Amino acid sequence: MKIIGVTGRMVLDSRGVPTVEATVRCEKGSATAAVPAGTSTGRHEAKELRDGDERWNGQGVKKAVSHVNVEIAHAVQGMDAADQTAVDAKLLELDASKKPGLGANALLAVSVATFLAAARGKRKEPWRLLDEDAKRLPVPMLNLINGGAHARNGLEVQECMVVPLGFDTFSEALRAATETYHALGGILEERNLGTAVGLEGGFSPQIENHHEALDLLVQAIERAKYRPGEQIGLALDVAATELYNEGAYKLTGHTMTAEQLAIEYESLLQQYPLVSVEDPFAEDDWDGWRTTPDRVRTGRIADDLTVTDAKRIERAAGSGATGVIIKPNQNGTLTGANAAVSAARQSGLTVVASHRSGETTDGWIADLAVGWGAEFVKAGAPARGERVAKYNRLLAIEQAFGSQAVYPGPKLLAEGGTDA
Ligand code: 2PG
Ligand code: MG
Repeated sequence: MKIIGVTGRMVLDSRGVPTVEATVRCEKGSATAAVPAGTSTGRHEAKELRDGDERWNGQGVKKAVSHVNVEIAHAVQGMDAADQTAVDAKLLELDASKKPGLGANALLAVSVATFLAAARGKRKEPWRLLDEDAKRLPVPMLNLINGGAHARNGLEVQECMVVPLGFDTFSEALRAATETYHALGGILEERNLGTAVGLEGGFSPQIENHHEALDLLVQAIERAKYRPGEQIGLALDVAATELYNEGAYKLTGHTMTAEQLAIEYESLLQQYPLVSVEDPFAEDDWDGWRTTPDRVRTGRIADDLTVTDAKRIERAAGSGATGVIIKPNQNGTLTGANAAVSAARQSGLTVVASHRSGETTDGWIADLAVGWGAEFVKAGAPARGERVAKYNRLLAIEQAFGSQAVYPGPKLLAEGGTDA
């Protein structure tokens, strides 16, 4: 599985923004991986390298690509692609040796391509390299209404999702959520609210607040002939860092303390079947997070707070989080993301494998979700190529599992949704 060459190139992500793709060629097989990017990124994420010049509005990745083609290619040549830990350690060593670093986008492209090349060389499905005996599919959290930094409407909450828990198989769950998506489109059309979509493929209707969004989701679930709460739950990604400024949150025209925001979540929980709230508080508002357990009695998922970092995840577990988002590009290497998953497991946290708002048509996050045994996966709406690539990959994995496939939705529902 000796690495004989590494090539990097620029490709476009789903937002029309440059990103890094790398091909790792081995004696026994080669593979290519492209890196996604966030729009509402956390301050503590591993830094991607952008050119910052006049091309591509400063978003070019010429330097990051050159780091793949020169420094990284040179350093990993001759290494064993099957030794992911050693390759990732080498990437981090190189990164540290250079100011301002090679870029997490350069590192992750090579890290994931190495993983996929090793799987090819071993003639195994990629998820098998993480867990040879995996049989569990994740429950999808589908972002049907986009707001915040992901849309140009008045909705401040970034993601309003449906979570099809009450089904026996992944494919039935995906069907129910997709039928709900179409029912929602019909409702929006009838009410002239607009059927334009946001960055993650969900609708971005002209609505004013998250109450309207949640009402629309409940109505869409019912129109699709499913039972809200019993079969399909709801979830929010508030991305509260985006609402936070100088110690206060701003939501629907009100300036609030963390406590007042928690009271808002408490009242939402009484009205809607919310199985989780992601980033209910800002990325450094540890105090705000600590107030959540009493008021926010549902899954409390950390994303910007934890940024796929094992240490921050351990701290979050002691600060009221019940689950974490895992995004490999927040970390920079697959080994680092694996360590974040282990930290979550050791702390008893639920794992939500996640895409980014700037995606490619790669499906590897689906393999990682299965290999990690993630309870949930976030991959956007069930529409648009870069989103369905992930769901379609999960359909193929489910088929390969055959009668042994496990869909954890009903069990998680019985245990209280995403509340670990
Ligand atoms: C999030 C993500 C993905 P972004 O906040 O969870 O849905 O958005 O990639 O823009 O950070
Ligand atoms: Mg998030």
